[in-house]
Amino acid sequence: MSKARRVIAGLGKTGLSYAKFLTAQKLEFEVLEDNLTEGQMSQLNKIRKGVKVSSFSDHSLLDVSEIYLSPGVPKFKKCIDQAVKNGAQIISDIKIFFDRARCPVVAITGTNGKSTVSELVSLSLSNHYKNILLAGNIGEPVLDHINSKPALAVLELSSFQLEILDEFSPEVAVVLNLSPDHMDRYYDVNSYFSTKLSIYDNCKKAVINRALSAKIKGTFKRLATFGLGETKGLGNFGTVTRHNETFLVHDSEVLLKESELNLKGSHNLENALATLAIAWLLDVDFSSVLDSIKDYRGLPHRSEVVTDKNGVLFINDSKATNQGALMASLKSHAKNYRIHLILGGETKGASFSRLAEKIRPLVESLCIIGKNQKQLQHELSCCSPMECKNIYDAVYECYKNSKEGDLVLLAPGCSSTDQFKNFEERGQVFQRAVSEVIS
Ligand code: UMA
Ligand code: ADP
Repeated sequence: MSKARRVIAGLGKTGLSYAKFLTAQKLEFEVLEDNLTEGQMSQLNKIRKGVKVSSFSDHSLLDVSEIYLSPGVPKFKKCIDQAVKNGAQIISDIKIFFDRARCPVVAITGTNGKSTVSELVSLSLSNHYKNILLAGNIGEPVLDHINSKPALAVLELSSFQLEILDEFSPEVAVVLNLSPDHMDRYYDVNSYFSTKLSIYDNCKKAVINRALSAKIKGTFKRLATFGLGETKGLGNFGTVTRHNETFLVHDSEVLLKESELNLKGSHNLENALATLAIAWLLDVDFSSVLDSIKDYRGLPHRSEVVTDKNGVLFINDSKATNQGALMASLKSHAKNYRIHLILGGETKGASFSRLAEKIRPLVESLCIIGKNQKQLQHELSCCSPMECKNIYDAVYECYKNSKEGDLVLLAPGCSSTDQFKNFEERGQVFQRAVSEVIS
């Protein structure tokens, strides 16, 4: 190939970060983007004027030597697959960052809890490491921080990012949990799980969810495990319950009481245990870690309390975008409330049939919104769902049917992009709908 031809595939946050990176390197590039907006174009123009932007087509990647891939663009896409067969190299932003990082990297993946644990780890280790970078799938492209010099990098990684990440050897890696998701992207559930598990391939130290240990092969320099229930031995983090009080323990040593945590639900106990296991593998003193875990109140749109009106509580769990998160959310709230659930959106190829009988005893009423409404109405028919035009109608219906002590819960179990820009926008619309409906 005479001259390198570089193409950025996708002009979202990651694509723009590639554009800044390549411009700083004084390298030429083109962009492929199917849904170009004025906003994207003006951001690109601020980075560099005159860049050629076109849509993906079967021919758009002929003669390309480097494809700077965004996570939302599957490498299995026909034109990308063909270009790779013709010798093009797929470039990952995470790999560029990792190869240049001069600090230990903690890599966090899993179907659910990634952002919570990533933020909790970065907060709880901040006494030990002067300057911690938190980036990746959490919403901060790593290349936007290529010139920062952190003492530790905490990277939240999605399966989309792991798909193209080779020769990646983080100091600590963890797969928090695995349940089906993104079935519109993967051939089957095993290919999704094995993509997630590839995070362990070359890691130095591993944190392992004991429920997944049978799936994890390989030897590690050091290992810690976590899970509900007690497992004796150094490096094993778990729980014990005595006289109706649950404690977080390391081996047999009690570290915290569940009631001391602001975050609620057994899934958040697992998130706290994973955080402790990571801290232990990095030889960090526990005292400030325990304080951070106690104080942590969670990220917006994750079981976030919106308000309370006439004894009816409203909770926004817009980030519950798959079935595992939906069930974790329902189980943690059903202990204390009668739940009016708002569910729906883009199912991402998942069927809810097998979940219907599990959801039924946990909800008082069910409102369904979004693109896959008909499918969900059918699959969840045993819960007598109400079809709602939008979130406003759903909030109205739920509030109308609720009484003191009830909870109106947005936990959609689906992604948001059928009706909203992202899960944040969906959560904000819910918050606005609540304040209108109760006023
Ligand atoms: N596009 C095309 N053609 C295609 C596919 C996509 O033109 O066939 C375009 C889209 O129109 C879009 C761009 O490519 O403009 C793709 O961008 P992107 O989806 O990769 O989005 P980014 O803004 O770069 O955000 C990505 C992650 N998005 C996804 O993985 C879908 C963000 O995770 C992440 O925060 C960001 O990089 C920084 O690392 C979001 C996410 O939803 C939160 N992740 C999934 C999840 O958590 O379940 C994996
Ligand atoms: P992710 O970044 O993986 O999407 P978040 O930390 O943003 O995860 O949490 C998203 C939602 O997933 C939460 O609102 C909650 O409903 C659910 N969740 C959080 N932690 C867990 C866990 N450990 N197991 C199952 N579900 C969880």
